[in-house]
Amino acid sequence: MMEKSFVMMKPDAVQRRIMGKILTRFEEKGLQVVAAKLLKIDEDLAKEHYGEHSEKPFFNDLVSYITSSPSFAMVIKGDDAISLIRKIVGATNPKEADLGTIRGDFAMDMGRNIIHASDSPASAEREISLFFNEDEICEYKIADDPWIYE
Ligand code: RTP
Ligand code: MG
Repeated sequence: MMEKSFVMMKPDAVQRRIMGKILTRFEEKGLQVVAAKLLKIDEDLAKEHYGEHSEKPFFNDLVSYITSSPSFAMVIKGDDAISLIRKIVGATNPKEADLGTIRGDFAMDMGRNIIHASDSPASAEREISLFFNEDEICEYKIADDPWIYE
């Protein structure tokens, strides 16, 4: 099923200038970027985005990290995109993330794990509408490609 996921390169990915390498992984897989913007997340937006973790001991550190410098927010579309992108991203703790995943290859620390991706269709819908207006999502047809989809 065609799905849209909210994916965001966190401040460490932007600062480390590895955005292009990360984006390439999604594009080479055959996924389609349908929205993108660089933004400095403010405290209110960070707290709303990570609301499910508000009672966790790491919440304040997480909010500081996410608001510390700009992030690159995207909507990425494709067949089963939500679970597929979570696989491409890898486990939350980069030390446990498999090599070959983004976190496994580029990160070392749970609090510097360089990328966020929606974990379910409900989260994707919520997060996309939190970060993007309808008119910022640019759906466009890629010519039918029998070399990617059967
Ligand atoms: P994300 O939401 O950022 O895509 O990450 P995730 O789904 O893989 O992990 P989640 O459980 O939603 O945690 C959100 C972010 O909080 C930080 N974290 N720190 N110290 C800790 O035990 C801990 N647990 C989570 C991570 O930066 C994680 O990405
Ligand atoms: Mg999460």
